[in-house]
Amino acid sequence: MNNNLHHDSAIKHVTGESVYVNDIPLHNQLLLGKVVFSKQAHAKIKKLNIKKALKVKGVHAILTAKDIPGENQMGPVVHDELCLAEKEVTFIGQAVALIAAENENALHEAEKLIQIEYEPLDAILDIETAIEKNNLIAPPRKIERGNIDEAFKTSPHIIKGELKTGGQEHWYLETQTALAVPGEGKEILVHASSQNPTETQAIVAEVLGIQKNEVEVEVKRMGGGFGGKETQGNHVAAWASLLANATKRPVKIHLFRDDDQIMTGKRHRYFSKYEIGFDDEGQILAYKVELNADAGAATDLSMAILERATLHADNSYFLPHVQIIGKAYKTNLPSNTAYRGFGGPQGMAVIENAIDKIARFLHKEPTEIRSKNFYKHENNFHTPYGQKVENNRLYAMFERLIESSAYYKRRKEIDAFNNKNKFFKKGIALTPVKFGISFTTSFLNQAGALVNIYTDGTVLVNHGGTEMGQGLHTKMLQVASAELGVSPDKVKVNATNTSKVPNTSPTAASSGSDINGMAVKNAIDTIKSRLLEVAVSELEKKYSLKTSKENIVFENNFIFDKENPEQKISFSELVNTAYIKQVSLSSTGYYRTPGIYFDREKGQGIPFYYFAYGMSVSEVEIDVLIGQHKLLRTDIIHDVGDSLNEGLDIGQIEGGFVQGMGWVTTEELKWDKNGNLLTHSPDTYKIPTVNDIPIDFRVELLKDVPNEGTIRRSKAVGEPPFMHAFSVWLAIKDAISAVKNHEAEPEFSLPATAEQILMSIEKLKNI
Ligand code: MTE
Ligand code: QUE
Ligand code: MOS
Repeated sequence: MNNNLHHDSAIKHVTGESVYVNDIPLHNQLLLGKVVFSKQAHAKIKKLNIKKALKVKGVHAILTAKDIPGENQMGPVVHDELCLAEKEVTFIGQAVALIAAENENALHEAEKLIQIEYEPLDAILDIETAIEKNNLIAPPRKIERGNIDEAFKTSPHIIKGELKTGGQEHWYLETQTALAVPGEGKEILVHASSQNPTETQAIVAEVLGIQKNEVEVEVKRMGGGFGGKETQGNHVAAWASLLANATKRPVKIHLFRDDDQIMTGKRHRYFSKYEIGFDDEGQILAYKVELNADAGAATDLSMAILERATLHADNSYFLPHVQIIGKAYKTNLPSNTAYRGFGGPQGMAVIENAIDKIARFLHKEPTEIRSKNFYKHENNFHTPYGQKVENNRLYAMFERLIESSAYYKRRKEIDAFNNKNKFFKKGIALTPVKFGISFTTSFLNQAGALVNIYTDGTVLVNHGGTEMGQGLHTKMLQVASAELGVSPDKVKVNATNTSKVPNTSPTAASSGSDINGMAVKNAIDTIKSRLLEVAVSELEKKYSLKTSKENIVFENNFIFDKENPEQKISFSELVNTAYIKQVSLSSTGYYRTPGIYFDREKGQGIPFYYFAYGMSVSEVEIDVLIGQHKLLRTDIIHDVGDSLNEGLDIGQIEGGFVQGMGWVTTEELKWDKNGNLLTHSPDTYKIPTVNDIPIDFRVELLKDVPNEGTIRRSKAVGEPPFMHAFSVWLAIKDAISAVKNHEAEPEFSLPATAEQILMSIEKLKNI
């Protein structure tokens, strides 16, 4: 397979040819839509008057809750999220009214004239208060093994602690966008920027009160999703559809950056509490953790995210006696949602920090404590939820990375540097990643495809996954090209469309290429089985060659008997003949991941088809006087099985790592006392820039590790690399700790902003 194909949109992105929703040529009937949102975190709506606003020239419709023809609801799992606020508002950014107008000016004029009077109510704006009030959004989750109380009693050492991990804004380059085009009767076509077109279709049907077969959702590509368009892309689609339905004209909503940041949910911040028991050698004997999530005002995917957090509380470590509790709390903030890693990072951060504390407590090298506690190949290879840790790559990676990063040599150099320098300190850390691949909601592990072959020998692939920059379409194109033995330029992948492939799962959980790849292959297998018959008879007719279906090879745009490669028929000739012989050249394909399940009540099961592994080492330097850090070098080794596309996979690893680095360092969300987001633009919310990537950045794919049972023995790559950023986070802590010669435990949380680093240093100096 040609696995060096570049991203199928790479050139179009550079030339500007790529079409995003906002680039779809303007329809002469097009209206622009605007969302009027709540300025109060929690309040009764006492008055809502749109009369004056309706008179503004160019305004075609203003809608409030009472104008929704269907159900006023857009919660994806639990129906607890209103499409438009009714009697009260529950967060700042909640949609209250919608305006459709001919131009931006009319929208702004009208918005100013809409009168909303609120009566403020008590609001919960931080997780501490939500915990204090036990304001749970759903019953807690629990995973347990062994005898935790007994294990703590017999543990020589116990460390107790708390860890706060911050939220994270998705910062997709394309803000939330949708274009709804009404058709005949009740028909509506929605051009959406959604990771979940099927759910977008369902929500649009629900708010309009129409059947799903009247709604067609198309997603050409997203300018990034990162989880932020898994459910919340539905919102703009629903709002645009309501306006299109009311005006019978196409309506586009494209959120302004600041509005997007204010209105939409983010990664869940967590406030976690833990206790860890260990022996003199640093062997973990008992671990107890309570993971507390800030869900925001509605459930959204909070419980699935919390579940993944509990399932990753172990990261790569065997915990003989363990209790993991997960709780999600309701607050008066936008509903938090999926974000790369889907709770995994929040669960893993706690144990990574706990192990770091063990090392400092025992005056040992953290890397040794880590490797000592890795899942072993022998007896202790079951996770707390009972899944075997198979094909454990941790040891192979550890050996390779310790050597390739020259870890111990650099540790010595860093110690020497720190002894000589008072105002600059260096730190280094190695962290592992083990990430479970599959949706933990088992039924979502299914996918569909529709493959058409045309009589000129060209191939059109439709599949249920969406393209958000990760290169899924390129990978699917490669799969089709390899399975049919035709060159990549004969294959095209279509925009994702609910009419072509129905009832799809979201493109999420990193499983896009795994499940859609298998569905594409399944469709092609069906077509190939039909073509084989034609091939056998044509080879006989043309070359008087006696062969059988088993011996036919599809390769290099030809088919031939594997013993007689010279006597070949071109692929296009074959399909044309098949057509003449009345053989269908189109097929659907389907795949479901075998053998996985999870019992939520018991907290036990085999939720993952396999694990993705990786490991990284980062070295930083901090400026003790101002708290700034520099990332000097990062080495990553990562397991993608047999790579479908090395360029794309390395891109995912680099991009995921850098995005994680933003989460653990500079990205910080701040609200005022009324719940107004203060960091709602790039001047106050600091995502990584090109200057922040490691000065020396080395990414290596683990070699010769085919992953049996997946599409072309590959492994999912989308989310796991995000968590390599823990090595940056803990390298910073190591550097802070050097200020006091590693004799005291620094105060530390996530993100480690310059301010946090400086405060931590100041506190250490005073110990
Ligand atoms: N890469 C790019 N460029 N843009 C994105 O939005 N999303 C990430 C990851 N990589 C994302 C990305 C997330 S959250 C997921 S779940 C996976 O891609 C989804 O795609 P896949 O399943 O095809 O890997
Ligand atoms: C990882 C994921 C998702 C997940 C579970 C994972 C995800 C997702 C859901 C989900 C759960 C319940 C539903 C639903 C979706 O679960 O992205 O519609 O009813 O959407 O382990 O990424
Ligand atoms: Mo990714 S958070 O599963 O969309």
